[in-house]
Amino acid sequence: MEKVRAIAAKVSNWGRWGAEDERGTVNYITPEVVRRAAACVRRGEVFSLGLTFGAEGPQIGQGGRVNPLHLMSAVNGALPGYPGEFRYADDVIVMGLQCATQWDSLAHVHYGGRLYNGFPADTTTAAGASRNGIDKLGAGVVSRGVLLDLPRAQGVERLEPGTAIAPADLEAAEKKQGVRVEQGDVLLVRTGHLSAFKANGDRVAYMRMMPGLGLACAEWLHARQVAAIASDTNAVEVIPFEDPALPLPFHMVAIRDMGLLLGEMFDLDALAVDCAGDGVWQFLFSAPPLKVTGGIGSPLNPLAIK
Ligand code: UVW
Repeated sequence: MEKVRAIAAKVSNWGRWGAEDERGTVNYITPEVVRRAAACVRRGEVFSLGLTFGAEGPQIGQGGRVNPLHLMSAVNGALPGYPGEFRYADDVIVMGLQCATQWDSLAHVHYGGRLYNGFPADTTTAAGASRNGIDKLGAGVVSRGVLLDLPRAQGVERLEPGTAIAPADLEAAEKKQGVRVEQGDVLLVRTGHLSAFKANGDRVAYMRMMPGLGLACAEWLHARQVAAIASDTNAVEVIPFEDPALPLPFHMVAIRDMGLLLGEMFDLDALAVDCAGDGVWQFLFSAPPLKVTGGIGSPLNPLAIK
């Protein structure tokens, strides 16, 4: 825990955007950053980075998370009071907000009884998060996206589950791809872990062990002033954890101390193929969360526009 606290002290953003701030590093996305992001659109091609939300999802029931249960509440029903041929369909979905492609809100994890920016952890109750909930990011997450494709940069098919990504790996990919992560960017890190799941359908292998960021990346992300980081795994950070006695250390420091938005289970494969083809690893990125009142996370269909 001493190591976590030492890094946390170096990267803390508490108070940086005021005592009442609930947006964290999304504050790095200034109007100038958005204008620069919009200028990345050259061809008008749009890539969806979201998984589908359905029974085919990756969940295995761990922590109560289940794949979406989609129910039809009306199937080609008659319109009430209208005898003609007009018909309609409606539906209901029961799902964990964290079950597939999603943002973690700044209320997702904490330690020491405090959330990001010092709000008491008991501001989250059975009614949801009254502080740092995902609804506080309603203006969306629109910025420049930068993709770092680590397997491609390293000349391998995928990073093996359990591989801890170091700052040097991120910098090596930047160099290879000819791009630099800057203030306000949304950094997308491809590991190839989701590609393996899409090919083999092994949910347990996808959910239980994965490559991901090591704790040392927190300082690098802080120095680069990124607005958000997302990956193709379920946790962004490496599992098994670097220290088995400290689960989710990157989550703790990133979310609770930095106020950094984490995106999970992003499908980066098609975008990576395109970027490798034209050598352009930057794009306009948009992934507005649903404004779920007091929500701890939000399902997403993130878009990259080149
Ligand atoms: C937890 O498992 C608590 O978090 P995540 O789904 O964000 O990895």
